[in-house]
Amino acid sequence: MSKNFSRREFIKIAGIGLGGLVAATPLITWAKGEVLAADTIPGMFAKRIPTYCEVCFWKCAGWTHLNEKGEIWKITGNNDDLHSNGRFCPRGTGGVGMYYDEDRLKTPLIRTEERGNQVFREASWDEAFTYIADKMKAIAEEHGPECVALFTHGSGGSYFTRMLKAFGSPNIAAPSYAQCRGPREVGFIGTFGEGIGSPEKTDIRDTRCLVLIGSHIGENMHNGHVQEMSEAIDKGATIITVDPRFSTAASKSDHWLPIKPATDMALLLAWMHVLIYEDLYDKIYVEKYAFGFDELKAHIKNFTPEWAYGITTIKPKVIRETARAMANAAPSVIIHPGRHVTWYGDDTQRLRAVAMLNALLGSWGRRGGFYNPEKAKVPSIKTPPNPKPSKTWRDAFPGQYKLAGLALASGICDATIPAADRDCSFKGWIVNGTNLPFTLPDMKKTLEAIQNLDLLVAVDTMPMEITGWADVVLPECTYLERYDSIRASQHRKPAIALRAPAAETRWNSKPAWWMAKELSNKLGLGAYFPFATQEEELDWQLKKMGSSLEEMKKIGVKTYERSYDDLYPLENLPDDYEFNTNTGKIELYATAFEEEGFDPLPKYTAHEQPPEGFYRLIYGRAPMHTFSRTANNPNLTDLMDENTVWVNPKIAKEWDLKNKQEVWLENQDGQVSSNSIKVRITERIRHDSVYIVHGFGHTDKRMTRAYKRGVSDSELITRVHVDPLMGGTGMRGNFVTFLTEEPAAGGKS
Ligand SMILES: Nc1nc2c(c(=O)[nH]1)N[C@H]1C(S)=C(S)[C@@H](COP(=O)(O)OP(=O)(O)OC[C@H]3O[C@@H](n4cnc5c(=O)[nH]c(N)nc54)[C@H](O)[C@@H]3O)O[C@H]1N2
Ligand SMILES: Nc1nc2c(c(=O)[nH]1)N[C@H]1C(S)=C(S)[C@@H](COP(=O)(O)OP(=O)(O)OC[C@H]3O[C@@H](n4cnc5c(=O)[nH]c(N)nc54)[C@H](O)[C@@H]3O)O[C@H]1N2
Ligand code: SF4
Ligand SMILES: [Mo]
Repeated sequence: MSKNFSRREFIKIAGIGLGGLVAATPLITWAKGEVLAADTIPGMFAKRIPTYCEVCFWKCAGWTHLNEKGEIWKITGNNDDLHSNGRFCPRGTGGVGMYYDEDRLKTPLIRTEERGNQVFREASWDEAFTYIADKMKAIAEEHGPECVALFTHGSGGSYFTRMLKAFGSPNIAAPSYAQCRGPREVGFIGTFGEGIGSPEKTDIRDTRCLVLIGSHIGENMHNGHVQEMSEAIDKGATIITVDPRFSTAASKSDHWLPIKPATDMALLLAWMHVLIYEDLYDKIYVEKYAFGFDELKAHIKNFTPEWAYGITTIKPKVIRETARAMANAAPSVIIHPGRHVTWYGDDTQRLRAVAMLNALLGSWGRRGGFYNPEKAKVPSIKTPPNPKPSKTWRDAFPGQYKLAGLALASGICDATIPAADRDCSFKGWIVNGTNLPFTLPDMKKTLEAIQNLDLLVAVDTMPMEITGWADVVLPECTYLERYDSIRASQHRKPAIALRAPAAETRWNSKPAWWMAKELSNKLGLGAYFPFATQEEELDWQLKKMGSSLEEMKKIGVKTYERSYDDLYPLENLPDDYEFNTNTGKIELYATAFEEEGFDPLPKYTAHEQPPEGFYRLIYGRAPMHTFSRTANNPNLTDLMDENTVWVNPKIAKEWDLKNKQEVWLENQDGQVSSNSIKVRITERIRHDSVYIVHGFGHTDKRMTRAYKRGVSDSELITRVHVDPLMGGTGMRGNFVTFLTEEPAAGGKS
């Protein structure tokens, strides 16, 4: 099937959706891509194979449909799936484009010139594995196996994780922790003794009040939650959105609070002040379950709405009204924990404040607040025990980031650059499904780290920036051409989903399971992959779970009953409930933080504001793209092929900017964007900030549709504020100005 054909058909089918197949989606105006109901077009598809989506990490389960010729035709949701409820988002529907993209990586590559010069030769798989195994063994001999790290995001990661642990390294990291949701997990664990997880255990469907603080569900297209938010709005829930930008969510809100960026902590403290000093908090709940209420009450005495007004620009009346709206709805209220929360370096404490607000409102463990999720347990493969590592990434940071729950991708990157006070640095990186130059802040530092490596392996489907720096590039087939690990994410009920191949692998690409097994063989670790085929391995696991590969191929999703009837464990305020904290209580006063020398009660710290002529660079998502992973997808570039820079009309006037005018952005450190970007003049952004969608501005020519399209926020994030509690990288303290003329080659940087 030709690329154009598949693209046209995608749009045509999406068009059918517009004609009435779509459930009401008040939260968002769909572009050409639609949420399609599963199986709505009887007889249209010849065959369907189960999958779960890899276009983002929500992992919706669905069906890949083949046409009469046996070609991949389209993808729809699986009706039994709690993540998608049978409907896919525009990106998921467009996943077909990943398979048909002719720019894909086609065969293993070995670099022939220095790093950064993208000169590679084609290699056989055997040659590539021998090269990698030899280098890994040499690093292990000279420095220890712990000096090889794995960066991974996405499904195949579990197989490389197995391989690396067997090799003797515990250093496995993903930018989805220290660059994403890490601070919220630590903030919530510090309060409730439990994190949030994914999909977030927010009971949005049944909530009566949803408060979004810089979390933009709608453009942040996490499918099930967009649907639940639409449902909550239909049922009359109050929506409060705090965002310097008039987001899609803001446009559906009862209250939009266009906060001055970087001041959210002041608002959160003032809200607590109102709840406590107006006696609006849940007294029975707090008395029963909370520790440290009196300390909190004293702490926030002076944090009045009037105080916060001077900082946030949100009027005291609005702060009071919104706090009362939350209390009115309580306990069916959610102060949403957000997801991408690495903003200003004090993020764990900000998320602590979010957790504490929820505690005061009694929403944790209650209907319409936070439910208690359950997860199916996938049996582990029987392997020899892993060697005991003698050091971990933590040893590179003695006494620092003590509350980090997972390895820090940025930390491993830092510890790859040799330093006088460290006896050993990382020497090898295996990078699976993460485009590090675009996802770690401070691109220059990432590239410096890379130049210090003895080995960089990139496993990817596309010639993304990271592959240009690799010594060896391993082409993975797309998710539509492979089996993968069993999806068993948390939800209201435990469930599993299967991904099975709907087509032969294209060119010389292979699945991660096969790569990890073959590479393990070369490393003498074959015993860690005891099954001859992935099918046998999956079948063994599924049979232990009361199913089989055969059954899962037919049904795609299997949902189990909960072990206990405790979806809302605190609904009826039981007397004997114990939290997993030092005190067994919800810690309004965080003893675990205090023990490590951190503030037990969150404080407001003022963050730098943009200098004259500069604007804060804020960034986010577009509903039809996922980070950089979809930037070249033919179906999705048809919907949006570049980002724009949102500029407030007042600022546009000052600069005499016109809509669609091309500008370059320069940041506070003189870093100039490689590409130009079109101006979008809009009241939807505050005058002190500009906004761009993340994932654009690619610099690798091999991606023909993405090359030089828009601007990369990553390139302009040179200043990073690291969270002392857990190492999260605050990335929102960068400021940009406009260059209206093309800068001299190489820019000013
Ligand atoms: N500047 C900036 N940085 C950010 C963010 C931001 O908004 N701005 N967001 C942060 C957040 S919230 C997160 S979660 C992280 C995400 O960071 P990443 O996980 O690194 O996300 P992507 O940039 O999309 O990189 C995904 C890579 O996986 C490849 N890929 C896609 N499908 C497959 C597959 O099936 N197999 C393999 N092997 N590879 C595949 C893609 O081609 C791409 O190279 O980034 C963080 N970093
Ligand atoms: N379509 C789509 N959906 C996605 C993704 C995707 O790539 N594409 N990625 C997924 C992932 S991994 C994640 S982590 C989530 C991220 O989704 P979110 O958690 O919603 O985070 P961001 O995308 O970073 O959006 C940040 C919002 O915060 C606002 N903001 C900026 N500065 C401030 C501030 O100082 N205060 C306040 N209150 N607001 C501020 C911005 O204007 C923007 O609307 O999205 C997920 N969903
Ligand atoms: S939310 Fe969309 S892109 Fe993400 S997994 Fe679901 S269908 Fe795929
Ligand atoms: Mo994320």
